[in-house]
Amino acid sequence: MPSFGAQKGVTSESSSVFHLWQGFSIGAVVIGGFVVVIFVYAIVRFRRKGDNIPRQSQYHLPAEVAYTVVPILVVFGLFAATLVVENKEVSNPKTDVIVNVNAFQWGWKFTYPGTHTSVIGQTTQAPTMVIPVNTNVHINLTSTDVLHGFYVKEFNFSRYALPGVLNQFTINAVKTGTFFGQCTQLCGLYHSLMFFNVKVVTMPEYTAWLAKTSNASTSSAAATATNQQTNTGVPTKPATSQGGN
Ligand SMILES: [Cu+2]
Repeated sequence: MPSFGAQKGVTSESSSVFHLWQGFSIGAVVIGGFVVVIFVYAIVRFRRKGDNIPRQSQYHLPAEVAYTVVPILVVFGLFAATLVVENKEVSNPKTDVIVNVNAFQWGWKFTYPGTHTSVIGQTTQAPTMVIPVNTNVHINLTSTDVLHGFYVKEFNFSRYALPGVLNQFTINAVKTGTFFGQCTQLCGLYHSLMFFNVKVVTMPEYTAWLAKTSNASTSSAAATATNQQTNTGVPTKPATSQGGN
Protein backbone atom coordinates (compact mmCIF):
# COMPACT_ATOMS: atom_id res chain seq x y z
CA MET A 1 0.00 0.00 0.00
CA PRO A 2 1.45 3.44 -0.86
CA SER A 3 2.61 5.64 2.02
CA PHE A 4 1.15 8.90 0.60
CA GLY A 5 4.18 10.83 1.82
CA ALA A 6 3.89 9.72 5.44
CA GLN A 7 6.01 7.26 7.39
CA LYS A 8 5.23 4.33 9.64
CA GLY A 9 7.36 5.68 12.49
CA VAL A 10 8.94 3.70 15.30
CA THR A 11 6.12 3.29 17.82
CA SER A 12 2.96 1.19 17.82
CA GLU A 13 0.99 4.47 18.06
CA SER A 14 2.81 5.99 15.08
CA SER A 15 1.87 3.03 12.88
CA SER A 16 -1.81 3.40 13.88
CA VAL A 17 -1.65 7.04 12.83
CA PHE A 18 0.10 6.03 9.63
CA HIS A 19 -2.61 3.51 8.77
CA LEU A 20 -5.28 6.11 9.48
CA TRP A 21 -3.49 8.45 7.08
CA GLN A 22 -3.38 5.70 4.43
CA GLY A 23 -7.12 5.12 4.88
CA PHE A 24 -7.86 8.85 4.54
CA SER A 25 -5.67 9.10 1.45
CA ILE A 26 -7.23 6.10 -0.26
CA GLY A 27 -10.68 7.52 0.50
CA ALA A 28 -9.61 10.85 -1.01
CA VAL A 29 -8.24 9.16 -4.14
CA VAL A 30 -11.41 7.09 -4.64
CA ILE A 31 -13.79 10.04 -4.11
CA GLY A 32 -11.57 12.41 -6.11
CA GLY A 33 -11.39 9.87 -8.95
CA PHE A 34 -15.17 9.46 -8.95
CA VAL A 35 -15.66 13.25 -9.10
CA VAL A 36 -13.21 13.56 -12.02
CA VAL A 37 -14.97 10.75 -13.91
CA ILE A 38 -18.45 12.26 -13.62
CA PHE A 39 -17.04 15.72 -14.47
CA VAL A 40 -15.42 14.45 -17.64
CA TYR A 41 -18.53 12.44 -18.52
CA ALA A 42 -20.74 15.51 -18.08
CA ILE A 43 -18.39 17.71 -20.12
CA VAL A 44 -18.16 15.24 -23.02
CA ARG A 45 -21.66 13.77 -23.00
CA PHE A 46 -23.52 17.07 -22.53
CA ARG A 47 -21.30 19.41 -24.52
CA ARG A 48 -23.23 21.98 -26.53
CA LYS A 49 -24.64 20.58 -29.77
CA GLY A 50 -27.03 23.35 -30.71
CA ASP A 51 -29.27 25.71 -28.82
CA ASN A 52 -31.39 23.06 -27.10
CA ILE A 53 -31.40 23.23 -23.31
CA PRO A 54 -30.60 19.71 -22.08
CA ARG A 55 -33.04 17.79 -19.94
CA GLN A 56 -33.18 19.32 -16.46
CA SER A 57 -33.32 17.04 -13.46
CA GLN A 58 -33.62 19.19 -10.33
CA TYR A 59 -36.05 17.91 -7.66
CA HIS A 60 -34.91 14.38 -8.48
CA LEU A 61 -35.45 13.18 -4.91
CA PRO A 62 -33.42 9.93 -4.88
CA ALA A 63 -30.39 11.70 -6.40
CA GLU A 64 -30.61 14.59 -3.92
CA VAL A 65 -30.95 12.24 -0.96
CA ALA A 66 -27.97 10.20 -2.22
CA TYR A 67 -25.61 13.13 -2.65
CA THR A 68 -26.55 14.45 0.80
CA VAL A 69 -26.45 11.19 2.73
CA VAL A 70 -23.32 9.69 1.16
CA PRO A 71 -20.97 12.59 2.10
CA ILE A 72 -22.42 12.60 5.64
CA LEU A 73 -21.66 8.87 5.92
CA VAL A 74 -18.13 9.48 4.64
CA VAL A 75 -17.56 12.21 7.25
CA PHE A 76 -18.90 9.96 10.03
CA GLY A 77 -16.65 7.14 8.83
CA LEU A 78 -13.54 9.37 8.91
CA PHE A 79 -14.61 10.72 12.30
CA ALA A 80 -15.10 7.24 13.78
CA ALA A 81 -11.75 5.96 12.48
CA THR A 82 -9.99 9.05 13.90
CA LEU A 83 -11.71 8.59 17.26
CA VAL A 84 -10.52 4.98 17.51
CA VAL A 85 -6.90 5.94 16.79
CA GLU A 86 -6.97 9.01 19.05
CA ASN A 87 -8.38 6.96 21.93
CA LYS A 88 -5.59 4.47 21.48
CA GLU A 89 -3.04 7.29 21.75
CA VAL A 90 -4.37 8.44 25.12
CA SER A 91 -5.49 5.08 26.54
CA ASN A 92 -2.55 5.10 29.00
CA PRO A 93 -2.30 1.42 29.95
CA LYS A 94 -0.72 0.73 33.33
CA THR A 95 3.07 0.58 33.19
CA ASP A 96 6.12 0.73 35.43
CA VAL A 97 8.08 3.03 33.16
CA ILE A 98 7.15 6.65 33.74
CA VAL A 99 8.97 9.76 32.55
CA ASN A 100 8.09 13.27 33.67
CA VAL A 101 8.79 15.61 30.78
CA ASN A 102 9.03 19.28 31.63
CA ALA A 103 9.40 21.93 28.93
CA PHE A 104 10.79 25.37 29.71
CA GLN A 105 12.25 28.34 27.89
CA TRP A 106 14.24 26.91 26.17
CA GLY A 107 14.87 23.33 26.97
CA TRP A 108 13.68 20.06 28.37
CA LYS A 109 13.95 18.19 31.64
CA PHE A 110 13.34 14.45 31.85
CA THR A 111 12.92 13.00 35.32
CA TYR A 112 12.33 9.38 36.21
CA PRO A 113 10.04 9.17 39.27
CA GLY A 114 11.18 6.71 41.92
CA THR A 115 14.81 7.16 40.87
CA HIS A 116 17.39 9.92 41.20
CA THR A 117 17.77 10.17 37.46
CA SER A 118 17.18 13.54 35.89
CA VAL A 119 18.35 14.82 32.53
CA ILE A 120 18.21 18.49 31.72
CA GLY A 121 19.48 20.56 28.81
CA GLN A 122 18.63 23.67 26.91
CA THR A 123 18.73 24.77 23.27
CA THR A 124 21.52 23.03 21.34
CA GLN A 125 22.47 20.89 24.36
CA ALA A 126 19.55 18.72 23.18
CA PRO A 127 19.03 16.56 26.29
CA THR A 128 18.33 12.89 25.70
CA MET A 129 15.36 11.00 27.08
CA VAL A 130 16.22 7.30 27.37
CA ILE A 131 13.36 4.79 27.16
CA PRO A 132 13.18 0.99 26.80
CA VAL A 133 11.98 -0.66 23.59
CA ASN A 134 8.74 -2.70 23.35
CA THR A 135 7.52 -1.23 26.62
CA ASN A 136 4.68 1.13 27.42
CA VAL A 137 6.28 4.37 28.55
CA HIS A 138 3.93 6.74 30.33
CA ILE A 139 4.76 10.41 29.76
CA ASN A 140 3.63 13.17 32.11
CA LEU A 141 4.07 16.35 30.09
CA THR A 142 4.15 19.77 31.75
CA SER A 143 5.51 23.26 31.11
CA THR A 144 7.18 25.64 33.54
CA ASP A 145 6.44 28.89 31.77
CA VAL A 146 4.70 29.20 28.41
CA LEU A 147 3.12 26.99 25.76
CA HIS A 148 5.52 24.43 24.24
CA GLY A 149 5.03 21.45 21.94
CA PHE A 150 6.50 17.98 22.39
CA TYR A 151 7.11 16.55 18.92
CA VAL A 152 9.08 13.60 17.62
CA LYS A 153 8.76 13.04 13.88
CA GLU A 154 9.27 9.27 14.08
CA PHE A 155 6.47 9.05 16.66
CA ASN A 156 3.92 10.75 14.36
CA PHE A 157 2.93 12.53 17.51
CA SER A 158 2.74 16.03 18.93
CA ARG A 159 1.28 17.29 22.19
CA TYR A 160 1.08 20.68 23.88
CA ALA A 161 3.12 21.23 27.01
CA LEU A 162 0.98 23.68 28.97
CA PRO A 163 1.73 25.54 32.20
CA GLY A 164 -0.65 24.32 34.92
CA VAL A 165 -1.90 21.40 32.85
CA LEU A 166 -0.76 17.77 32.99
CA ASN A 167 -0.87 16.06 29.60
CA GLN A 168 -0.45 12.30 29.70
CA PHE A 169 0.22 9.86 26.91
CA THR A 170 1.93 6.55 26.26
CA ILE A 171 4.74 5.67 23.87
CA ASN A 172 5.53 2.13 22.89
CA ALA A 173 8.64 2.19 20.73
CA VAL A 174 9.12 -0.89 18.59
CA LYS A 175 12.58 0.05 17.29
CA THR A 176 15.81 0.98 19.01
CA GLY A 177 17.70 4.07 17.93
CA THR A 178 18.00 7.77 18.59
CA PHE A 179 15.23 10.01 17.35
CA PHE A 180 15.17 13.76 17.06
CA GLY A 181 12.56 15.83 18.85
CA GLN A 182 11.81 19.52 19.04
CA CYS A 183 9.42 22.13 20.38
CA THR A 184 6.62 22.88 17.90
CA GLN A 185 5.11 25.99 19.48
CA LEU A 186 6.69 29.39 19.00
CA CYS A 187 7.69 29.92 22.63
CA GLY A 188 10.19 32.75 22.55
CA LEU A 189 13.63 33.80 21.39
CA TYR A 190 15.33 30.39 21.28
CA HIS A 191 12.30 28.32 20.29
CA SER A 192 14.05 27.30 17.08
CA LEU A 193 16.85 25.66 19.09
CA MET A 194 14.63 23.87 21.61
CA PHE A 195 15.77 20.36 20.70
CA PHE A 196 15.88 17.00 22.43
CA ASN A 197 16.57 13.38 21.58
CA VAL A 198 14.76 10.20 22.42
CA LYS A 199 17.08 7.22 22.71
CA VAL A 200 15.29 3.88 22.57
CA VAL A 201 17.38 1.05 24.05
CA THR A 202 16.79 -2.54 25.15
CA MET A 203 15.34 -3.13 28.61
CA PRO A 204 18.68 -4.37 30.09
CA GLU A 205 20.45 -1.31 28.66
CA TYR A 206 17.73 0.92 30.08
CA THR A 207 17.97 -0.67 33.54
CA ALA A 208 21.75 -0.32 33.50
CA TRP A 209 21.55 3.31 32.40
CA LEU A 210 19.01 4.07 35.11
CA ALA A 211 21.17 2.41 37.79
CA LYS A 212 24.24 4.30 36.63
CA THR A 213 22.58 7.73 36.44
CA SER A 214 20.56 7.13 39.62
CA ASN A 215 23.62 6.58 41.82
CA ALA A 216 24.36 10.25 42.31
CA SER A 217 22.03 12.58 44.15
CA THR A 218 19.28 14.33 42.18
CA SER A 219 21.08 17.62 41.80
CA SER A 220 24.46 16.19 40.88
CA ALA A 221 22.87 13.76 38.42
CA ALA A 222 21.24 16.70 36.72
CA ALA A 223 24.49 18.64 36.86
CA THR A 224 26.38 15.69 35.37
CA ALA A 225 23.88 15.44 32.56
CA THR A 226 24.18 19.14 31.86
CA ASN A 227 27.97 19.03 32.02
CA GLN A 228 28.15 16.10 29.66
CA GLN A 229 26.02 18.03 27.22
CA THR A 230 28.03 21.23 27.65
CA ASN A 231 31.31 19.42 27.15
CA THR A 232 30.36 18.48 23.63
CA GLY A 233 31.49 21.99 22.77
CA VAL A 234 28.23 22.92 21.07
CA PRO A 235 27.43 26.58 21.72
CA THR A 236 24.52 27.00 24.09
CA LYS A 237 22.32 29.90 24.95
CA PRO A 238 24.29 33.18 25.07
CA ALA A 239 25.25 34.27 28.57
CA THR A 240 23.36 37.53 28.20
CA SER A 241 20.00 35.77 28.08
CA GLN A 242 18.25 35.41 31.41
CA GLY A 243 15.65 32.85 30.43
CA GLY A 244 15.61 29.71 32.48
CA ASN A 245 13.75 26.99 34.29
CU1 LIG B 1 9.18 25.72 23.35
